[in-house]
Amino acid sequence: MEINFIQTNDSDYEVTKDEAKALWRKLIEIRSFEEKSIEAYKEGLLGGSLHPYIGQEAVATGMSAFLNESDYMTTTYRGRGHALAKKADPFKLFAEMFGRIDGYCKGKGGPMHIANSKLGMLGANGIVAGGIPIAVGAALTAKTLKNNHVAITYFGDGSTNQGVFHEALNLAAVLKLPMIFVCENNLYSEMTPISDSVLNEHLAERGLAYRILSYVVDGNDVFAVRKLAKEVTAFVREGNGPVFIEAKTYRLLGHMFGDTEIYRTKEEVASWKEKEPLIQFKQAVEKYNLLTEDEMLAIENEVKASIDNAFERAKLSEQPSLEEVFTDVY
Ligand SMILES: Cc1ncc(C[n+]2csc(CCOP(=O)(O)OP(=O)(O)O)c2C)c(N)n1
Repeated sequence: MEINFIQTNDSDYEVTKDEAKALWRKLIEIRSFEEKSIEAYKEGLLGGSLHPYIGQEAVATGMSAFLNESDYMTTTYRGRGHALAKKADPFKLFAEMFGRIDGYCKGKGGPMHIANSKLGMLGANGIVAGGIPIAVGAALTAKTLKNNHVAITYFGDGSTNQGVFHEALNLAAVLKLPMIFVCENNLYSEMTPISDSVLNEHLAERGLAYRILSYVVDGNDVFAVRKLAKEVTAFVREGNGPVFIEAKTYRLLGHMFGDTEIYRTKEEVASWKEKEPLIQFKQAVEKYNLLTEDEMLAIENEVKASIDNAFERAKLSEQPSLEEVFTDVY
């Protein structure tokens, strides 16, 4: 078994106008939501920490393109992007982050622990690698009930050093579960470069170690991720067992809001800014003549207005009552 390096060719970029619009809409939605979240943090509206997803939007957008609402998903403290890509409502997400009653968990989850079973969101997780075994459990449920759902889990490069990651991969492989493991390799585990803690050049080798079909993809190229997602979602849904994806990407901001970023150089950040997801998308759209500048701008303005509206409405949402603390808690 060898790693499959995803190579794109011209035809992978030739999507329909509607498909291109949908991708752009989602990329912009996630970016705007995260920018607004930073504003909320500065305004003191959030309890706890904020770990921005800015720079990694193409992974969630591309991977979700062929998921159904009923498919299961777990994610990390960077999970608002994954939730939005799975059609979460920005108003309910903001309200949750602000600890309000209209939030997905009536304010009990906060920025790091958003869940909603109707959307298959089995939880964002503040514990590094915490979501991985939960998704494997969901995949086991899908296989047992034969309900045709797949489970996807998103995690960072640092998570692949946790013991539970290895147990989860092994179990999913042995039981041939409908699992999509997505490692967003943004090169750092908090402030530690991944090269200081892992000797493998490609983390996809860790999937191979458990005899799982494993891929490396440019996680900043939404067209490449989408092409891979189409292939693996069908493969997993057909009962062929799990897949492992290493999406190479970069977080453009610090690990969390307030990070002084002394562990990386300005030059490094600048070089990744040149190939960030929105820039790559614009370049592809221009090269393949997919959308006009006006069409893109119209979508951008519309999405930003709706995010602003969700944000303002969430601010007006009430605080939960004291009794609420004891409901829906297990
Ligand atoms: C079990 C556990 N250990 C340590 C931490 C502290 N911590 C929070 S984020 C983080 C880094 C995780 O890095 P990675 O998995 O690469 O995800 P990224 O933040 O890069 O998306 C650490 C060590 C934690 N939350 N949970």
